[in-house]
Amino acid sequence: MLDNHFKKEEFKKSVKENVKMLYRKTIEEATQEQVFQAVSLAVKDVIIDNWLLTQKQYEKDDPKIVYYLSMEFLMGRALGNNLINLCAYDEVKEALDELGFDLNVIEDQEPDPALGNGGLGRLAACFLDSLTTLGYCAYGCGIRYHYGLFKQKIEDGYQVEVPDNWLKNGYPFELRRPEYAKEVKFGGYVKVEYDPATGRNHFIQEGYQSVLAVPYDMPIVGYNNNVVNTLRIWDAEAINDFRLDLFDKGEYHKAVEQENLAKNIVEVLYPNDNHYAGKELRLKQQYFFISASIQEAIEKFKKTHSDLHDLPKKVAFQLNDTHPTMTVAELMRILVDEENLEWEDAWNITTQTCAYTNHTIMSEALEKWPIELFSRLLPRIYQIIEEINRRFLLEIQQKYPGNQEKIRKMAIIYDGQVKMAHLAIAGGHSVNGVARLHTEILKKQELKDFYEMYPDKFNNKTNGITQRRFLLHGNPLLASWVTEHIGAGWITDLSQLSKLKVYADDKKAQQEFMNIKYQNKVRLAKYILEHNGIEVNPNSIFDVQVKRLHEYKRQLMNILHVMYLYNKIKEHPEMPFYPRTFIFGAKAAAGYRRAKQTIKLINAVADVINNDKSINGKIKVVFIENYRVSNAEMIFAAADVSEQISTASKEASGTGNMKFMLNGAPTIGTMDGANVEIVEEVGAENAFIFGLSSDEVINYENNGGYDPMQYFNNDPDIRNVLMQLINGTYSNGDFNMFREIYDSLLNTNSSDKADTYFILADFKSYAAAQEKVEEAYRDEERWAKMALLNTACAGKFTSDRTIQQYVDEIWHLDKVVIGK
Ligand code: HBZ
Repeated sequence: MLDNHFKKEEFKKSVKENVKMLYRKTIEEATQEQVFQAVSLAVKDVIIDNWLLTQKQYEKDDPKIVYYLSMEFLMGRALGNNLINLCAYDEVKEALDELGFDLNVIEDQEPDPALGNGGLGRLAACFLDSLTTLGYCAYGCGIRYHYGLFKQKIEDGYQVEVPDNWLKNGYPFELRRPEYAKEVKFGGYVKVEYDPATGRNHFIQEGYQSVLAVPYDMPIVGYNNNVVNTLRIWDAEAINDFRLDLFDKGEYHKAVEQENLAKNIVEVLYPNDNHYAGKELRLKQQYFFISASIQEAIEKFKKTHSDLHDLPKKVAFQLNDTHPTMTVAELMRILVDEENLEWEDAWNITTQTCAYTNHTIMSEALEKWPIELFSRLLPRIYQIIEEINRRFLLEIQQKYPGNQEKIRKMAIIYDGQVKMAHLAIAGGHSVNGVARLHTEILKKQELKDFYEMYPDKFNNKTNGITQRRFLLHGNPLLASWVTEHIGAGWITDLSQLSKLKVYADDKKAQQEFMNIKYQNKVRLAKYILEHNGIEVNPNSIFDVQVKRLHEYKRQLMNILHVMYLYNKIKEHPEMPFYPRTFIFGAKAAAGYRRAKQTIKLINAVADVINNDKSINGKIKVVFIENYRVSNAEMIFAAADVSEQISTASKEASGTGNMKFMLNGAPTIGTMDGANVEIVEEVGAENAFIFGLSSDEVINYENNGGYDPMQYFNNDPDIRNVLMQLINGTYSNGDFNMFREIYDSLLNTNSSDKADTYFILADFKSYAAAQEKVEEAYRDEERWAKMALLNTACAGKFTSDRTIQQYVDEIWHLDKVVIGK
């Protein structure tokens, strides 16, 4: 199949032809961006053949479909990944060489489709890759934001957000599908009409505004199996540009409003990670893409099936966090109002079809919508949720007669709010956490009452990542080395990496492994020099923390520790110290003050330390601007040390931790999220674990007794570092620049809790763990063995394993083979 399509000469011809058709240019005259477009079209052409074949096979086999519903898909660039999964990367590289172009440079022309914030969005992207590679019929359903996550610029050390106009030059891998457009209705009121023939009430929404949801499809290419699934993202258009009927009635305003609603709804991704903001537009976005997706799913089902009672046999809806929870009510609306099913039947179908994934225990992330806003925007959906709630409360009362406390804690509508997590749990058959520890905390703490009532719904699905992007594409040198030693089976069966364990003590293998790491560090050093103007030493330890900026992730603890090390070096210049490069990459939500101040602090510390000649470059601090999927691939490949230092219990899973491990970087971290399982796989001797346990943290939170001031009073090193936040050391004498950060840790002048994330409690054990890192790194053989074993033990953390568990335990999909 592939051989036919990627005959080199044919491919070159098609690229030249595309340049001509698109730009009226010869290939010699084309810009790199134009060549990117032309190459992408040539690749898309091949993909579309497989896309059609896959469609045919699905029509023939009629497999069960999973719809992965998510407000976010953080896809990253498609060109390189598609070539990898088509097994055509090397051929195309060669073809382009011959045309005088460098595939890496061409890949760099592609904007990163950044339709997501962080872990949750990237997980959705990894899942689509795995679903397709494993041969399951799946649709990703989301929103075609016109602006993805902002681009980050650093100016004077501060983050500045720049709009991400990713569609500016047209995106070659998408396909507009107007024939599948759906109408989505907002506002108005519900008219009830009694139908004497059926004896039922009919609920009719009137006086509403509506938008047209128009899908754009992006192909998801499976690895070497000819399967192509679809990411379907919905754009909004006005129903018909200016509604003439409304003009005629003199309702000019209404017509313009409808136009504006469409424009606004898909304009931009909300840049919050683990934080709920409660904006009306966000609620509109949620209903918009859910209504369109569920309508489409039902329409598709009805094309080949006559009985909606069979829906759970053929369809699964997976809710990626509570953002798509509207699914429960929208499905009920369609089944009851449009398909005339009885409530009980509709409810059985709905609960057997929906399943919910929880990604956080942070209370500020819980979605609770004011009923005023909700019922005004979605009057019929709100009525349905009221009825769901009424029945749910009866169920609670039956189980716990007279227990008002249970109702207060579990109701779906309470205190004037609609609680989306409660709706998601009641409306589905499965609730899963994303790492073992996280699921246990859900069961014992956050969702305890629900677990007690529905123990069978709860299950764990430890996250995973795709090795196709994060090793095969991101780290070609290591990928080839692995293949030379154990064959290529790992690409679709990552557990095979364990065969590398026999090389852990092999000197030659160790040297080769570390030499690859060195070359990747040189590649990253070059990027840093080009982008930051900072020269870093590839022989230093590359100590890396890349992830969203959030207080619970404790980038602040990392930079405070850097300040502490710098003080030590200044005090004892003779002290042995292995050179280290501390690398940070993080975007802060645009409205998150404390997070933005932390970015400024990191850059301020970098400025002072990097320019202090007296320490002979022993420490360098680099803040990589605009951390995103494309530079992430390069960063993981080059890391020596993986910083996973969240306050225990707060990081649901983490997935960056797995990407570092796969690329041979040992973890320094707390016993949080999936770190627990990483340590279990690689052995405690091959990681650097420190800090309070999740039980200790939760105990402090529930019972009090934590006093950060004690650490300040009793530990001169800690006191010194904290004083440097307010004595101008890193702020050119400005005492106020970092005052808020200082106050947040000690809170000398407010009644708020201090050091909510236990930085001072963990500081010294973190510093001790960092000393162990240095000691281990000095011993070249020991380090090489550790690094190699991290790669060798990473097999569990493939998203292929995660997806297979979702399939076996929640979705029960059928495998499809193309051309069978
Ligand atoms: O989901 C992350 C978790 O913090 C991380 O531990 C986990 O590995 C990952 C995948 O399961 N959560 C997020 O990334 N959450 C969000 O980005 C988010 C975005 C918008 C919200 C709430 C959360 O309204």
